[in-house]
Order: sequence, then structure tokens, then C-alpha cells
Amino acid sequence: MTQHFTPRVATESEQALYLELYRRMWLIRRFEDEVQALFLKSLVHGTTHLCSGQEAGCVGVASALTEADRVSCTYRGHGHALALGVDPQALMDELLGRATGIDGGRAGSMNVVALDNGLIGCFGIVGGSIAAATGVGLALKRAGEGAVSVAFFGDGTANHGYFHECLNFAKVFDLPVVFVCENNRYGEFTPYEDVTAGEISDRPATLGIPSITIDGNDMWKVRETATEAVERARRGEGPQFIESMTYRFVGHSRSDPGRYRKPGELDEWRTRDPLLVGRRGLMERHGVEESALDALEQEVDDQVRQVSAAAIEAPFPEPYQATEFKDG
Ligand SMILES: Cc1ncc(C[n+]2csc(CCOP(=O)(O)OP(=O)(O)O)c2C)c(N)n1
Ligand SMILES: [Mg+2]
Repeated sequence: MTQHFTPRVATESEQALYLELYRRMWLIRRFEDEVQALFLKSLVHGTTHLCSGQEAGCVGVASALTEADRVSCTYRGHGHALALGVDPQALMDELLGRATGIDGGRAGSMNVVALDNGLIGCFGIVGGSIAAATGVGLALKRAGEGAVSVAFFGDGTANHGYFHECLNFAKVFDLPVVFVCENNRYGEFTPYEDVTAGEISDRPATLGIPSITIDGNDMWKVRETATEAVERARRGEGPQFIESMTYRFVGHSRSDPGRYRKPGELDEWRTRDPLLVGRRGLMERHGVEESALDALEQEVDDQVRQVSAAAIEAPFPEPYQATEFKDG
């Protein structure tokens, strides 16, 4: 039993834990900056959806999980994969379609699966992550070992059928599912308030699902809230809902310049960059020296440069050979 509940992120001390979360946030930001640069050189096939600005949600929730728990994500899933501990090299190789990628180069940017890290999948279909996590929640409940399933999805997804259907199902069967709505204020190019009636977090409450809205750019707040929600689900108290308010600093996907943003909005959110909040908090709350943070960032920057160079050199997979189809 204890082995099942090994935390995904080491917890020797509060300072060490939050430094590690900060390191992961910095890695996600730099990794995705590099992904964008490689994309512009046509080295990333298909499309990309970056989570720049949303890193605290990824690492805060991941830090509340154990190795027995399972997670599903959207197409915006690179950050969540890194937060769950996926090897950056294996992920970068995957995005460049290389044989050494975490899924042999066949999944690409939108559909990463990393079962060893608890990531059951990233889904291009809006709402797919909710359905997958709910199904996994049913399986985990039947297994009876106290593991929890987590669904990440966006604000736009709260208006899709999957959302309503799965929340209802999860509550009726009291499944151990934590629904995490990452409200980045836009579904593609549409402000969420233009297409959303009422508050998203009121919807689960009508089904009897505990629901909370938090500052999703504060890794302390996200970790604390996620830990409580996960523990309730683990104890058999059924599904839980977190609306994590955040903002993406980049466009929806590869070529979106974000012209729909309101004047000043991006600058305002940049003052609440999760990396700034994290840096400040580590110094003020945990007494971390600025020089230690500079060194940590430098180390990650070097790592990302090496990862990128190695991915470019990595081999492509052999062409797919369809197995012969026989009638009857
Ligand atoms: C079923 C389905 N409908 C529409 C789309 C097209 N689509 C891709 S992303 C997206 C917006 C989703 O917004 P949100 O849930 O807020 O997530 P975000 O991209 O902001 O993280 C849409 C409509 C899709 N992929 N799948
Ligand atoms: Mg959104």
C-alpha cells in the first residue's frame, strides 16, 4: 500500500519541494520557448499548443499526486508531462517525431502518452481528457487501492457535452476524479465570458461536487488546493472540482498572434507570471538566495539547449508497415 503512495515530487523539506516545483516551471517555460523556435524552423511536425503562463497549474497539481494516480490532459500537455517527470529529452524527441521519443515519434505534440509517469494521454478532442479520466476513475474505484484520476481541461471545455455528462456520471458513482479546469480566459480566440453562462465553478456545485476557484498562477495555492482535493477523493468522498484561473502568454496554437486580447491585458497578466510569483515567494517565504535561483535557471537553460541539439540529431522511426489485412 505504501509503495502506491510514493509522492511524484520529493518532499524532504518545504524549501526543497518548492525549489523543485520552481525548477520544473522554469524547465516548462524554457522547453516550450525552444519548441516554438524549433517549430519556426519546421522541425516540429503538425501543430503546437504552448502553456506559457500556465506552469503553476501543471506543477502544483502534479506535486499533489503519487505514483499510483493517473492524469489526462489536453493538446496543451507538454507542461503537464514535464511536471509529471517525463524525461525532457524523450519529450523533445517525441515532438520532433524521432524514434527515441517517449512514444517512438508517433504521438507528436498533441497526443503524448507516458504511462510510466501516470500520463494516460493528451487529447486533441476537446473534452476527451474528461471522458478518459472519468473512465479511469471508474477503473481505479473498482481496483479499490485508493488511487485518484485527474482531468485537466480548459474553460471552453466546460460548454461541451463531455463536461456535463462526465461530471454527472462521476458524482452518481462517486468516482475518485479531480477535475481541473484551467481557465485561461479564452477558448481559441473567444473570451470565455462571451460564451459561458454563469460561473464555471457553480456548475459542479449543483451536482453536489465540491468546487473551488483559485489563483492558478500561485504554485503554493495550487499545490495546497490540489492536495486537499486529491486527499478527499482518495478517502472515497467522490469527485472534486478546481477552477484554476490563469492566462496563456502566447497564442492558442502555432500561428496565432493573439490580436483578440484586450488592450493591456497581456501586460497585466505578465505582472502575475507564475515564474515571478514563484521567484518572489521562494525568496520571501523560504529564504532562498537570489543567486541560487540564478544558478538553477542557468542549469535548466543549458539542459534545454542540450536536449534540443540532441533531438535534432536523433533518428526518425522506420516508416510504418501496415499489417496485411485479410478478408473474413
Ligand atoms: C470536440 C472538439 N470541438 C472543437 C475543437 C476545436 N478546438 C480546439 S481547441 C479549442 C478551444 C478549447 O478551449 P479551452 O477548453 O478553453 O482550452 P485551451 O485551449 O484554452 O487550453 C477548440 C474549440 C476540438 N479540438 N474538439
Ligand atoms: Mg481556455
